[in-house]
Amino acid sequence: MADDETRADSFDVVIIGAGFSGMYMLHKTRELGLSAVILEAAGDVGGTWYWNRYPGARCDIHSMDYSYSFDDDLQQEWEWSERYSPQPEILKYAAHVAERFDLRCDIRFGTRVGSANWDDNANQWVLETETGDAVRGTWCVLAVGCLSVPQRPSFDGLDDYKGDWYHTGLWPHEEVDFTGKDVAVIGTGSSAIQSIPQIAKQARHLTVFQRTPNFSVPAWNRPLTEEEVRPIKENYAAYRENARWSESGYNGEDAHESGHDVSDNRRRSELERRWAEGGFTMLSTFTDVGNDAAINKIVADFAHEKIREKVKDPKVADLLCPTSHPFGTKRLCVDIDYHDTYNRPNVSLVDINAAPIERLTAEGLKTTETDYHFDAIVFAIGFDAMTGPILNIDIRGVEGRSLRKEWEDGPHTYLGLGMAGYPNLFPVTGPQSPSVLTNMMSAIEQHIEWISDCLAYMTDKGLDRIEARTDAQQDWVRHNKEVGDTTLYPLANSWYVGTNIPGKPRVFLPYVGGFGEYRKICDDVAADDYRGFVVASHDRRGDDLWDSA
Ligand code: FAD
Ligand code: N01
Repeated sequence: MADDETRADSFDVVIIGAGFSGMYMLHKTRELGLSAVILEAAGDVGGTWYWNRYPGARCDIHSMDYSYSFDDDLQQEWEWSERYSPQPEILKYAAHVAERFDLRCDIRFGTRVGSANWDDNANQWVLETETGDAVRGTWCVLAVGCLSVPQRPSFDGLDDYKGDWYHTGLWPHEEVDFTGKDVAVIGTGSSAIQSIPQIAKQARHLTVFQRTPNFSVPAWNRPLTEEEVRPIKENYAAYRENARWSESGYNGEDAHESGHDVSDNRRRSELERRWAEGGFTMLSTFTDVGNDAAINKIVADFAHEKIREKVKDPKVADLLCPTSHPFGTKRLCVDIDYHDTYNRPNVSLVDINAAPIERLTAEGLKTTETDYHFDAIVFAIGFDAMTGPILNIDIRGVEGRSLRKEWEDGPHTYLGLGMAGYPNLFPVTGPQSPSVLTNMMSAIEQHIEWISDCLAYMTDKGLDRIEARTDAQQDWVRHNKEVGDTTLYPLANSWYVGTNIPGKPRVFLPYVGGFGEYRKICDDVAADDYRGFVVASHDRRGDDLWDSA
């Protein structure tokens, strides 16, 4: 019999992370009548939107789509102010949800989980926090996020640098004022592309250090009007249902035709029309942008043209044109005034392929050509994405097997929702699920609802152990690779394939078979008594194993 202290720290469900995934999971556990706790490293809810407070941070999915759909009162009462929501507003929304559903009382903030060990006899996960506390749960939900482990700058001389430095993904809570300062931004991914125009407005001089230029499409952000919002709210159920079964989890305009089947004039007008709409719609200008190199090049050339139209100095424009990867195969950026910013007299662009950064110095940084002095350096160098947040925890499954070791050559999951040898452990929007290729709010809701339906099923049947089968897992890993290889994505070096992190295996991480299609696969698996999983009761294990395969 457990003592009082152990009992107090034992739950049906332990959830790691209090971003949108963890918050919804906690809400669902209450509906199921299960006891649950969230362990969260941050000081409050919000996840991504708690940590990424850099100037210009905002959503690249329309506000009316980037929100929970599970509660109609919630979606009716909340009012988004802009087409693409800024970070403070999304964080406010997260806080509103936490209050509305009284979530904070079951969240332990400032609590980072360092390890998770499967206790086979107790049929529980034992989570240890970095302060040495242990929490037990029959079920463990890894709501740890995909982009929650910032890449630490590893430049020589970082400790010598006397100025201020920041990582976009770990931005301070107090206001950072760059007024009158010489500032460097290293990186030109989405975080940089959002922050550069804002920093440029304050800084005395801003120098951007670029390794790979990125494709970026204007957001054409603006305030949302009552005329736009009303029809959506009046039909929100249908609007959400459309997103649920769509390719990418939001209400966007699908591709209508192959780029091969249209005249030059029609092609041009479609490109212009999509550009004028802005954002991700450029990815579906034609049905074959993502898998036909010739059609992709047409879109890429068009984007180059737009850069050259915008940027006055032709040498700078050339440097800003991405040529090393097909359009959209690194995460497409959605910007506000990014390319215009290079016309400002206080902004310069340094190509660090031509002159690599050698080291940081006391005053700034040194490339192979020049010694720069900066008051502040902003590292916009990204994240150890998708696998990083999971492997940051030392996860030990049945008989002590180590997930870190088993994923040395890349992730192995079944549906991205379970791993053979790791019972009752559910990743959320992790590798081999559609995740970052979708509107993440849709992907989160789909995963959390699948997991909570699974817990309801198990409870109803008096079962308490579910584990992916090895053969189902192998098939899913193979299927992921096959689908990925039909696209142009694997051609780019990016965090989608792990090449941004030294030593990380090159594996295309998200599932690219389409969100609606994936939902159907997951639903079918559940309807077929969790085909591909072994479901059992741990009391009866060995003599009365109930195997759904
Ligand atoms: P997160 O929000 O990442 O939350 C995970 C939480 O888990 C964090 O609070 C973290 O502190 C905690 N955690 C992790 N590991 C541990 C541990 N070991 N112990 C304790 N706590 C832990 N997606 C879109 O669809 N559209 C967008 O426009 C968009 N914009 C983005 C902008 C930025 C700057 C970034 C970084 C990501 C963006 N994303 C976007 C992706 C975004 O991560 C998701 O939309 C969503 O917020 C993820 O929610 P989550 O709860 O799954 O994960
Ligand atoms: O990170 P990134 P991010 N020396 O990895 C460069 C989401 N998000 O934080 O391309 C010099 O994309 C690196 O160069 P290269 C979104 O999903 C969304 O910007 O590897 N440079 C690259 O330019 C996004 O994709 C929004 O050659 C180095 C940059 O740093 C994801 O989060 C906003 C370097 C990193 O780009 C990650 O975005 C923000 C080095 N050592 C984030 N290491 C929205 O718009 C890396 N770089 C909603």
